[in-house]
Amino acid sequence: MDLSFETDLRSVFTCHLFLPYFFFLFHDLANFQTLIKSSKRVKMKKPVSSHQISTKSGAIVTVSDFGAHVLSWIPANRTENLLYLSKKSDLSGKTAIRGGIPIIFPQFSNRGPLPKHGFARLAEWELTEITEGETESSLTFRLEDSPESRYIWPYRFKATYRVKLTTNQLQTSLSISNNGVQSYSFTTALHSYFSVQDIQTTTLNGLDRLTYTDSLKNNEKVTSKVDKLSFSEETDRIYLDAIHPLFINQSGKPILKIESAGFKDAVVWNPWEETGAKLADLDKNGYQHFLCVEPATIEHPILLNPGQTWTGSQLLTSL
Ligand code: TA6
Repeated sequence: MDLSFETDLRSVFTCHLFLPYFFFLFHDLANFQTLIKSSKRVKMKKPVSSHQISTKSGAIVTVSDFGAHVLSWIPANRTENLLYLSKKSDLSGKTAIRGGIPIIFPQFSNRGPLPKHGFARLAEWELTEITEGETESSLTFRLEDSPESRYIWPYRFKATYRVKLTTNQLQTSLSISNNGVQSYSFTTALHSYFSVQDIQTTTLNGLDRLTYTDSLKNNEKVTSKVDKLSFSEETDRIYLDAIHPLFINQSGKPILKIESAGFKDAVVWNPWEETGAKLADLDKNGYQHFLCVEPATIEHPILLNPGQTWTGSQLLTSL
């Protein structure tokens, strides 16, 4: 490899200007090598697949190989997707998907040198198991370190993501194992976009009296006094030690229960009108129809020693 080009490549990654190329890197090594040699965009060899499973009771979930991204979840007691998925979202594997449940690993947001929200949501995961039963069905995906991932994040890992569907519940569990010889730390989140009829009549319970850092105010720390969060402007907060169940309510009626295990924090995000309009892949006025509530570990990154495994999961119940 031409060393000067390699140096350029590293600095471009660091500056985050490499994203159009980056999206292609995880599809296979041959592509990556072509990219290095030609310094041009390379085409993916095959289209990204998605997988749909159901239960006898009528629940359905759809997951893309790209990012092991849950695109749609229709529980048996509902007829519509409870996850918001922008109609303008690019599902071809060229760019991150807007909506559903993006997996954020190994870096939350811009809190480090990697592309925003890390690389797991931009990588093609491998489907390793499908189970379909009377009352429970599941899909399991795997992502491991590769020459491409080690190029920008020099650690060995095995990520396993299990999506388990039951009648009115969806459980998503992410495990990260350190199968190398070096310790490392990471931040992570399940960046879930929940569909709501109207953000202005949506409330969120369960975060009362918790301290949050406000990403819109230089990460200022604030202790919440309200027992129910309502939305009337851009909101981007990391609630610390958010370990209790959360409830999304529509016009005062609970519609969704969110429980998590293994994660320490919870991110609450809605871009509102102005910031939402700047997101090219968000539907016009799309901000009105979703609320992101994300189990996460950000404030105190997870330290993983060789041989250790960390697991974080969320359990969604349609009420
Ligand atoms: O999780 C909230 C957040 O970090 C926001 O700051 C906002 O930028 C959002 O994620 C979406 O990020 P994306 O890179 O998907 O546009």
